[in-house]
Amino acid sequence: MRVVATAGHVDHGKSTLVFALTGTDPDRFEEEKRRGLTIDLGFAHATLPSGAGISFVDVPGHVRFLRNMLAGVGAVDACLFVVAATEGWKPQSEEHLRILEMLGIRNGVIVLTKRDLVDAESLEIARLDVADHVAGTFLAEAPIVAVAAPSGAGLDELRTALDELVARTPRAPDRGRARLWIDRVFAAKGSGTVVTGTLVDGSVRRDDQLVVEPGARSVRVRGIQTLGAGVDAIAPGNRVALNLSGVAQDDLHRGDCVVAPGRWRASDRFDATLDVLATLGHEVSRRGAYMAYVGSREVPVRLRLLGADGLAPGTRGSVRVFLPVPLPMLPGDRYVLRESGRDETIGGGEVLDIAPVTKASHAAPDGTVARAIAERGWVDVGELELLTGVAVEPVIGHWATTPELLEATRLRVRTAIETAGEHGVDTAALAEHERAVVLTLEGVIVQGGRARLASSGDPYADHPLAAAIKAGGFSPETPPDADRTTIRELTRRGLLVERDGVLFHSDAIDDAAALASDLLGADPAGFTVATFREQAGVSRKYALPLLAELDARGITRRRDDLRIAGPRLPA
Ligand SMILES: Nc1nc2c(ncn2[C@@H]2O[C@H](COP(=O)(O)OP(=O)(O)O)[C@@H](O)[C@H]2O)c(=O)[nH]1
Ligand SMILES: [Mg+2]
Repeated sequence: MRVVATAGHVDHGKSTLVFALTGTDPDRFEEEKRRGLTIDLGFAHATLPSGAGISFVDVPGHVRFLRNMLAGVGAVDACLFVVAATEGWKPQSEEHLRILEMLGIRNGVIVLTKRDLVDAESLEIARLDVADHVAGTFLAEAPIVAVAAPSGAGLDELRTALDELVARTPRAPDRGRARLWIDRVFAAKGSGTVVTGTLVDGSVRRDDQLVVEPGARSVRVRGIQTLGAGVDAIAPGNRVALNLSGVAQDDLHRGDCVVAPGRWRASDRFDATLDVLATLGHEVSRRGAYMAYVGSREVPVRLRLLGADGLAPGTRGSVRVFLPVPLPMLPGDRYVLRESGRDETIGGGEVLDIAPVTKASHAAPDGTVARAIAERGWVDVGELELLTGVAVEPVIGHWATTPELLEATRLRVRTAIETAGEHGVDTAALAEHERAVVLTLEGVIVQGGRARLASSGDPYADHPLAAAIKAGGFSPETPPDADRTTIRELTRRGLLVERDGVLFHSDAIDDAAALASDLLGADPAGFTVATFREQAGVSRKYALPLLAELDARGITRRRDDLRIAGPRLPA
């Protein structure tokens, strides 16, 4: 399925044409029918001679309803560009063409309507006039088909041209990242809230949990319709109506966006290119009441020019755009910029970075993944995919970075470990990506939470303090000159165990566990502290911390005055 938007000046016959092709009047509202004027978007679909389906989004041509036009063309694949042979090229022909160009639309068919109202010579002049205006644009090679709605003349030729258009227009990509910019919201009798839009990038299935941005609102898909029929699942590139639960109709609006959860990052700013229309009568500066059109949304924005004070008509620059609400975007998305004070289209461009980290005074966005990585230094590959839409292989752990930074970090961490001496470096003090780097350093071992050179050996392996405490068995004495660092390192290695102020050797704890196991083997009902003291041959001062340690390890459990078997009692 391809989704095609109409475009062209008011009264040139767009809606009439959609009706002729589909049998559906795209002018849905009573006021539209009464005035013979499209105000809001209309939707219709048809099957082409080849059997291919095609959906139309019919847009208003009147300049007053340009915002509705912009809401309709944000997600379409191609256009049906309409010019009346009677009037030829008009201001909104020009403006719509520029907007479609800025939105990155690459395919279309041109239709000369009302050919029944002009003679052959005028028709030929209109044809040349249109060809002249689209020269150098994406429509330069597009077929031009002349039609007359009353007789239906030219419609078969147009259907053939549309079939060819469908064949040459690439299918919407499916990266499993559903996004649907809402263009209509209504309540369906008995089934709650329904939203419509063009689904791009990713399928949706009934019962899917989705998220509405802005606001990260969770919704569930109760039902799906496409082309007027219910379906269980729908692929990208289709016009879709979603019946949603979990949200009230009043809380949803055109310009909200339904997305797959966890697959999109909503951001309230982005860096982008700005192509300024050559026909603009003045420079673009940061001052102005700007409106941006992103997806189906109209949003007031603040603008910061990157690397320039002003952008002349017909030039390209970079801008940072600040939004009042976070929206789910990706590099490659298109936007259109208008100035609401003067009510004029300024230009538009391509989103390059949806969460810029570089200060505006230094930013030089280019939309590449390499730059996204370089500007962030170390970045989680999952995060990077949310930011760029591109999945890259991590260089280390789950991190992406530049080869230079990887090398520099390896060197820095290695130097720190080497200069730290035999105690090594506390890995808890390292950043997460540095810990990942440590694991790849040759000749470095991590033990007991410290990274040190393997060649330095473990200075605590046969430490005299451990030996002294081990010799004390169940009632060890800590030498008064034992220093805290040594105790901490020995405890960290599990050689010593500190419990209630008494330092035991780990062997003593193992022996105590074995003793408890014996006592419980003799009497599964449990044993008292007194029994344990007698059997171990120690005073309460040692018996209580030993039992507390056994309880903590799950070897024993306390029940009233007795110790009974815990889940980790040795057999
Ligand atoms: N004679 C003639 N009239 C047409 C043709 N196409 C459209 N019209 C008339 O032109 C007027 C404007 O058409 P409409 O489809 O509303 O234009 P839109 O504003 O571009 O959607 C209507 O009165 C149509 O009946 C055509 O091919 N021949
Ligand atoms: Mg119309």
